[in-house]
Amino acid sequence: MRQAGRYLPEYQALRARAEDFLALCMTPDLAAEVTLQPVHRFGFDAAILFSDILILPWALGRPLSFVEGQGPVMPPLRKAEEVAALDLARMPEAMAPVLETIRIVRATLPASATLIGFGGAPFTLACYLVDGTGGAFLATRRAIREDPSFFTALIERLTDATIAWLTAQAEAGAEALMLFDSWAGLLPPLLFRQFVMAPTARILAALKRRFPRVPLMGFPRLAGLMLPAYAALPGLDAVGLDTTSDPVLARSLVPNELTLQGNLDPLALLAGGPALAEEAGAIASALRGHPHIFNLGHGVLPETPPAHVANLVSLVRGL
Ligand code: 1CP
Repeated sequence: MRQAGRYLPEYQALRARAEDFLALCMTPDLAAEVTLQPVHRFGFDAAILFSDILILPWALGRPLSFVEGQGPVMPPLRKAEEVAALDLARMPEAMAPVLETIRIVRATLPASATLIGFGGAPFTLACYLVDGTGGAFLATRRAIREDPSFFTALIERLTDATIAWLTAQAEAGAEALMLFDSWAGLLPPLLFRQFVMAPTARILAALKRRFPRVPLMGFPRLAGLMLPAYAALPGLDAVGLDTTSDPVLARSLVPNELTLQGNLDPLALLAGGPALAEEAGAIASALRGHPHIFNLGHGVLPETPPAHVANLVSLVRGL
């Protein structure tokens, strides 16, 4: 997760050539090169498109900037009229550079490597849209209760947009699709079913119908005891485990054929040495005999020495 990016000197060099992060995502040659950098350096089995989940709200007409040291910032969305103004008709033109990036990457990537497309799940997108930036998302969590018709309309609109967005990525050459629901764990069970599981089920059904052979993966971060319910959603092929999920327990609670992805703590990768070997080994043993994609439980930290990533790759290949 976040296998491209700030921990790589070749990313820093290329990033300096683009005006800002958004421009980097929207310049197909550069975005394709960033996508390929970690595959070239480490020989990963998959490349994940270099983009961001917030590019979709931007394409729907919301202003977006990435502020150094703070992350994404958008004007808070609080009104029904603003939901109605989220314009799916803008997407084909606004998103064209990302689809071009996918085509370039697929043409350059070794045939044996999989290209993963992705989107933010509607709830996580709504968190950033309503609050306007990262944090505890209190405005979002209040709006769910205090203005349910506004919030439901927002989730519906984002679900439609996400279906259109992932469909376009698969058509352009993405071979697997991942839905990041990084803030799913903020919701109590009733609301988790309503605003995480139900929209995800609708997205999975639409994509499975259209692309029966494209694997669909979900990442309901910090879902805790809701994980088995999420994992049972029809059409889901793989679930990403966050760092807090015990892989032994997880495998006992999900369908046998559901692939588990994860879940090394990015801090173990940062530390390297015996901590890295021990934690990586424990995950691999816990999931031996179960379909497993070795991955982190969240994004690579910018301070991570690239040599630790190389060590991890040889450790995992040797297990
Ligand atoms: O200047 C920079 O380099 C900006 C840092 C950065 C990067 C490298 C951001 C801003 N986004 C990305 C790339 C990114 N984001 C990818 C690329 C593919 C990869 O290599 O993995 C992906 C898949 C994402 C997805 C993403 N963006 C998520 C979901 C996964 C997760 O990390 O939980 C989320 C929540 C975001 C929002 C976002 N974008 C960027 C930042 C700093 C954040 C997080 C802000 C916050 O903490 O609330």
